[in-house]
Amino acid sequence: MERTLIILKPDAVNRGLSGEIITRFEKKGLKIVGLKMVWLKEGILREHYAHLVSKPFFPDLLEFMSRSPVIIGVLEGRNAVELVRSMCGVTDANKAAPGTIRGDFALSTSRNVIHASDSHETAEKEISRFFKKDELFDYGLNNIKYLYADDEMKQ
Ligand code: FUP
Repeated sequence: MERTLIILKPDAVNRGLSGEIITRFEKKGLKIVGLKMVWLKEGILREHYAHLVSKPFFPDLLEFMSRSPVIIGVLEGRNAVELVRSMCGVTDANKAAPGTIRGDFALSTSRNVIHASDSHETAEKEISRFFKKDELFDYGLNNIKYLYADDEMKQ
């Protein structure tokens, strides 16, 4: 099954939204295979947001993302990358559909509560950027047979 990376940003942590956001993923049936609190520093943020360094909002993004600890997780499930992105909603939380995490909990483009990997390749890179191998856990979910049909479990 596919894995994807999420970051609950400083606004989620400081606004007390972390539990509610994680609950959404758990209730959907996604498996948490890694979860930790980390204080991100400039070096790793420059790597993570390398595609945005030339943007005018980059200094603000750096300051915001390093303002407090964040919670980073790895979620596993069928089609997890696309599924989690759709549960998050679009970048500008003002335009994110109601029912999505950004649509329900935020109204800003920059303070938009969550990051989620945008492709399978990016997810693999991001997971290895933020997690050591022994911080990710391969365990059997008790309810897996109630979440997926047999053929879906192999995907
Ligand atoms: P997303 O994949 O939805 O997280 O969006 P991007 O990778 O395009 O942007 C990453 C982060 O840059 C956003 F979550 C917040 C910040 N950003 C801004 O602050 N202003 C913008 O206009 C666009 C992005």
